[in-house]
Amino acid sequence: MRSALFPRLEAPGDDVALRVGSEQVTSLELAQATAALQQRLTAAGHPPGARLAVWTQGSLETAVALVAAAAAGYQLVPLDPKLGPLELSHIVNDAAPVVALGADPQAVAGRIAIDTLPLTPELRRHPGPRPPTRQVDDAPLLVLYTSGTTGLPKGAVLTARNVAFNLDALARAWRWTAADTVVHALPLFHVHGLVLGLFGSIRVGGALHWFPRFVPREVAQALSVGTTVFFAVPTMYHRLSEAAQTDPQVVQGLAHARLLVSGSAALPQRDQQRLEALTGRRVIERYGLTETLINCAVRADDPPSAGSVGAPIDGIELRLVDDQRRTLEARDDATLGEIAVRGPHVFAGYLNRPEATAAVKDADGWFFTGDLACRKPDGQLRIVGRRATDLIKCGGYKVGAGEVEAALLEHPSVREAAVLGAPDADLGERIVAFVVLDTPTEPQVLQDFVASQLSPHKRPREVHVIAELPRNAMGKVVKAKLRHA
Ligand code: MLC
Ligand code: AMP
Repeated sequence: MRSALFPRLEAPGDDVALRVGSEQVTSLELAQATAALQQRLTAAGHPPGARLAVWTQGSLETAVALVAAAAAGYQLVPLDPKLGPLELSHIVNDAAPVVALGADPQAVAGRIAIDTLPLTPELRRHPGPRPPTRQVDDAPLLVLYTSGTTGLPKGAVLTARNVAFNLDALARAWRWTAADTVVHALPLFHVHGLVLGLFGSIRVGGALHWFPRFVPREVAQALSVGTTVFFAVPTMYHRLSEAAQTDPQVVQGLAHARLLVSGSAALPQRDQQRLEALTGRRVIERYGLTETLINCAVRADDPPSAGSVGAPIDGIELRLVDDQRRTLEARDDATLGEIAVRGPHVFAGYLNRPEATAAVKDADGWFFTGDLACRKPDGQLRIVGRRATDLIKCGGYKVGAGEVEAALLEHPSVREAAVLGAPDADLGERIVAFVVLDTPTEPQVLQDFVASQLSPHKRPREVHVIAELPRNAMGKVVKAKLRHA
């Protein structure tokens, strides 16, 4: 394994590393930003190793700051700038970052007590001595907040080695090189857009063309120039396949890309087939989690295999296990087991949550994903579902039903709430809430209320008012009955 996390920043030049809108940044500018950020933070009493929150605004400066702070040796807590007050105060208390990069001081004033550091273009136009950049070590690089079935989000701690190992394995699987430009329109506060899209491009040596907003036609145009690789969630492929029906430019862009990769949720066969009929191209899938990064990937030269997320990436161990965590050897594409993985990509643990870590990672280093799959005779996996029905994947975002229920219960007119995921052709699953009210309230008011308390993508897309929640003899809500209500 190469020793620097971002080798190109050790000998930077005028090669383009990032493009956002009409602006672009070279690797030399990234290296300069790395040195400048380190200098400014150290002068403020925060040497490398300190934990920084990053407000991931939709700007080029955000992408520069994420790379620069990582290369300078800081721990990063990337945050959705639209986090609601409940999540924001929880994360800031839990992670205790020393500074908020890129946060609008007015927006955080009164909500949390933290120093802010603005991100300006001057950061990358800062000639001067450049200390060596971060090496691939076992120190924390990222704390990524991820929802669970209950409670508030947990911070998954990923090390530089987790990230570097995973990216190198994916580069081999996809023959991903410096000649590729990755195009994506994903947020920079989750694994998919941040680790694969941004850090991946910088480590592998190519460029990233990032779109802070997803607009099918703009993304397709970017895909039609040069050698391009596209990373997206299934909802984006769904919307592209709709757009491709009437827009030849969308067809052309998708047909031109070297590789179309989908992940973060299951890609429906219907969308795969529609895209193939319109563009002649197949989308390949890869499967991962915040806590493990990517576990399986269809390789660039694998033959098509319906519904497959590929075989385990190089250098990791993967097992299917039964309810007692006993290994299932079957490779019959029928026996169902939970996916467990072990290897240099598995996270260090949840921040401040040893019991939560012990519940998913055993003493031998095996991580239990909660995802259910079958294995084909050639070792490729097909994901069939997940153990926890209270986890919803909406547009590729993981949302805990309990989090949305707790937010609904904060509304003065809500007496009881139950939330579940319903199948949705566009979002994969849409968040549906059932509420019992004390005072009549419009569903839209409750949707907006959740959007104001939590990140807006966690809002229920449907709210049903019912007289009482169905309960079993133990008093537990029976969500299965609501599904058919
Ligand atoms: C809507 N909005 C509201 C609102 N209703 N705001 C306040 N109150 C309300 N009631 C706003 C939203 O904030 C947003 O603003 C806009 O309206 C549209 O919101 P949306 O309807 O939620 O977005 P949508 O168009 O449905 O988004 C689809 C999407 C998005 C696919 C673009 O879901 C997305 O980006 N998904 C990516 C998720 C991802 O990266 N997952 C990776 C997890 S890592 P605005 O201003 O923002 O437009 C992982 C591991 C792995 O899973 O394997 O990869
Ligand atoms: P997150 O916690 O947001 O990182 O989400 C991880 C979860 O996304 C996994 O546990 C899976 O349930 C789901 N996931 C990721 N990639 C895929 C895929 N290709 N197919 C099906 N599910 C996926």
